[in-house]
Amino acid sequence: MISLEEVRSRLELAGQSHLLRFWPELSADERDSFLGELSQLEPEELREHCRAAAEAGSRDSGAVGLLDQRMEPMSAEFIGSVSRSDQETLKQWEDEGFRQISQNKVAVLLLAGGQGTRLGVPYPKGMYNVGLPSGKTLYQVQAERIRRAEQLAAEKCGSSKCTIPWYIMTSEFTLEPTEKFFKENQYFKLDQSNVVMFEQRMIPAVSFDGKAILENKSKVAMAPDGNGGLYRALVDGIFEDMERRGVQYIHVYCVDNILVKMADPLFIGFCVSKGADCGAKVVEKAYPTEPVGVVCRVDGAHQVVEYSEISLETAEKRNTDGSLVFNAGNICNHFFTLSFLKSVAEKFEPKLKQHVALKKVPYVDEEGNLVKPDKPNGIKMEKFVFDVFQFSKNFVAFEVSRADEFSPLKNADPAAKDTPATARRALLAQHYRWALGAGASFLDGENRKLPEKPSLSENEEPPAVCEISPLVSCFGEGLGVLMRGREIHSPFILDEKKAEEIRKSQ
Ligand code: UD2
Repeated sequence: MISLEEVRSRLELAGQSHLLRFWPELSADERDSFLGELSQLEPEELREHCRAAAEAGSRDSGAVGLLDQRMEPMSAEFIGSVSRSDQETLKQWEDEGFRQISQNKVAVLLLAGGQGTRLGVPYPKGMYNVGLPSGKTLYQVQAERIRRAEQLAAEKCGSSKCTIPWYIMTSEFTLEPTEKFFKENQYFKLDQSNVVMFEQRMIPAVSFDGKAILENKSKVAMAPDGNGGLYRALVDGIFEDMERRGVQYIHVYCVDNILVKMADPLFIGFCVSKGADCGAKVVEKAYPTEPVGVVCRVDGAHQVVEYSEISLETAEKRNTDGSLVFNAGNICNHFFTLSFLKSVAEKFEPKLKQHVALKKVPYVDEEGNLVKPDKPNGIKMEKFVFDVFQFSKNFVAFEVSRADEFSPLKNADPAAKDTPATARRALLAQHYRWALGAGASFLDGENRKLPEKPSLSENEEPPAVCEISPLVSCFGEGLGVLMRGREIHSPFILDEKKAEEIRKSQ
């Protein structure tokens, strides 16, 4: 291990000698782990990071609205759309996507290194159970969707078996509990070798005067480097793994959208058919201040302007027909070719913008007292996954239906939006619509027919509770044979066992 003297001189070089202020008071164990932590910090990088953070912090109040004058909406030619395409075209795209999946060329990549501060649970968000009748967690739902997509692709394309590897980016906060959770659940019956977890970097939080913050006497306050930390993290063995498997297309998504379509063949097929190197799914923004970025152009290049960086005035701008000018809501669901990701990691990663967040970071003061600040005292710097769009040679956006594809879990109940309750409702409403569409009708406990409501408003509970396992149907497919003409008692769970029973009884 690196010596104390060496660490001391490296910190001096970085202008961060204060980190060793409490060294004489530390126990042998604390010294060991602290030295290990400090030796990870490269002096030049640390110096530059602290300088840049302090500089960015001093001008942060002007960050909102900085881009407004340079933003333009995307032009329609770059936007594909589910609702505006005919059935034949949609089928061609979907077939193309399944073809690529069946040839093992498609991987999914989950961004799961975030701390989930708003939801406020002490474990990774993917382990959250939103209260579905089956009790499934977000991770289980996602894993089962992968298994079903593999099965469908193999069936449709006549291959014996195909694999969609699942790459999961974690951070120091989420790696251990995520690994443990997957082990305890036997990887939800996926082959463990096809679930690849890796870790993004952590970087120090910095005070307004450019000093890394001590969280306690023997620990620097560290935070993940944002979901754009992906591009540095991929270099450590993940590209090699993708190449070894023959992966060419990567479907990247964030952990908290309960409706996420894993390895969505329609989206993959659309992007591949258009020869895109990079793509993003978008939904029509629900209201001007909705916390989603907007996909647009800035100085002519495609870009996402994050919800925290757009002014209210611009977010509220409307066209003459009343629609929002910046209407293409980012849902953190992206397509990349492997070669594009590699070019980003090789050439563009250092150029990615650093986004600044001013945060309340607990710290030890000069006397060694632990302080919980009541106003922001620290600067956290993050890179964003979508900031690479500007380097794309052929970027496309794909507009999808919110009711079918986007219901994120951000806040704890009883907040009004993006909560466990809204996520659960969105999924059950979708399954209810699928069941009605497949020709089922629902009865209550006394065999009375429940009213049919094929179009529910956003916050409306479906009249019947119906949950369909992704292992039976993950895109709404194949339900006619199981449900047509059937009268079903609510609540109803259609899992593999039930589906088998129905098939046998026919
Ligand atoms: C993200 C998008 C926003 C919109 C919204 C939709 C970004 C930067 N913003 O905003 O435009 O699409 O989602 O729900 O993508 N994560 C990491 N490492 C980190 C930080 C985050 O892996 O250091 C993951 C996190 O676990 C999550 C995803 O990135 O899966 C998005 O992070 P978030 O929930 O903090 O992003 P949010 O809701 O501010």
